[in-house]
Amino acid sequence: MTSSKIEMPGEVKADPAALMASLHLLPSPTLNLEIKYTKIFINNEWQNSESGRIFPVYNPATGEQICEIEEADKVDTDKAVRAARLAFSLGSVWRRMDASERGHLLDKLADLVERDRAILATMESLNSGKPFLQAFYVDLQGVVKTLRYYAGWADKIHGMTIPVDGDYFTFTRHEPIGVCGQIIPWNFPLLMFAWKIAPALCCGNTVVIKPAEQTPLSALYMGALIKEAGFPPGVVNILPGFGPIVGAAIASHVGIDKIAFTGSTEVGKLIQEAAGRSNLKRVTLELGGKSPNIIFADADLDYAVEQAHQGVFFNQGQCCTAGSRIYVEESIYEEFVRRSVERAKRRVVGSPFDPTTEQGPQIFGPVQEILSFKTMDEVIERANNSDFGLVAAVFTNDINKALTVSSAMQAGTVWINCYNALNAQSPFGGFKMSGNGREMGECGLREYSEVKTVTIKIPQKNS
Ligand code: NW8
Repeated sequence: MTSSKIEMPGEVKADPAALMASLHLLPSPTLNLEIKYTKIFINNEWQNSESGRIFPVYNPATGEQICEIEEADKVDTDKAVRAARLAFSLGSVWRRMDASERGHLLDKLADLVERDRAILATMESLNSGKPFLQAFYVDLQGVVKTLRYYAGWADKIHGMTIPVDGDYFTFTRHEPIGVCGQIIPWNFPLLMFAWKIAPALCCGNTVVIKPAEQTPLSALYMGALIKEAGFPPGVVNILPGFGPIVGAAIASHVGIDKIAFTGSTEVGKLIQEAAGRSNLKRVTLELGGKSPNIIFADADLDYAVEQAHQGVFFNQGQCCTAGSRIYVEESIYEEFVRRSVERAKRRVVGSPFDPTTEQGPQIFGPVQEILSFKTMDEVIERANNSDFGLVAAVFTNDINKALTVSSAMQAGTVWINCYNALNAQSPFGGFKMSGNGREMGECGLREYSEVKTVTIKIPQKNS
């Protein structure tokens, strides 16, 4: 069995010549990949759409059609919600399952993802256009780590006993919310699938999830692994389809208790509105950003140029975290721009299956805006002058500057001398219009549980 610890050797990552010399050590894409799962996944079964409609899925690198997928609509959503409600009903296999066993199932799912890591990375690259090696090393590693992290939490979610006033004994229970609707984007199809289902299942919820219409393949493959791992029918239901149809049906469904969405601020507003109008389902949103990256003159210049470059270009620039506003201290501004332009020109754009490719097909373009600043107060003010607040970064070797800026940033994550340093253990989410709530880490559990207070009268002997 492979391990999620597999990482590309550093020298190979950094040097194209070393990369070519080490090709035999690197994973290879799965040849003649067979797309087996093209249907709607409800109750651990592959189902045709009630409408009979199908839709095409394309390889964005070539424009070729990969396959056709059964297209879910409102009726299929109703079916999936019924299955998820039944799976969540009191006394069901899922509700009666030991928490440790829920954790074991998530661990089992991680084992299966590791087993099929090359297949999944190939599928992810084929369908989203991201380079295969990035899919293999970044996305697949993130998926396994996310599943294992939440596997460990499943039997460690406990409430409190509270010293209340009066003759009472009070304790709290952190219960699952119920049926969770989840809607995910096309930029990290598999990683976002894991970020969504892992905390939901860890807490004992059931799930109705819609992958992006452009990238449903890896999510559907996960359906097969979820069934193989032994999750009971109805615990995870996967509805390939379109936002205005399935997404809207999920957001307004009265049989859904919570919705989690990752995508645009524009659609986030529609989701929150639909949630409010229907049944006030709980809402968590991970939306866009326009994130600042602040470079002080004392930073290691070559390192900061490379990090700022990756910060905006990683994943074809298709990242909620993209650091698109780069503020550089005046004295190093010209040199920073010169080196950044030179670096961007060297970026290797090509076929996702070529191991030297840094960037695959483009959908929307990454724009690296490099601005100059004079003082710390000024740059803080300008960096925060945005409706968004997802992430921010600062590069400096002065601990005081680093801490002052990190405290001042209106952003859910601040990176000091690094970028896109995401992990399963830390909360991730937005200030302001970048979203509501947090995913990952212990904070992520709160978004998938309801706290129940239970108070018991303690009869007194003499009353
Ligand atoms: C969850 C995620 C990760 C992880 C590692 C490296 C580079 C970029 C990303 C990333 C658990 C463990 C590791 C990344 C992922 C998603 C977005 C932006 C960057 N994630 N990573 Cl939206």
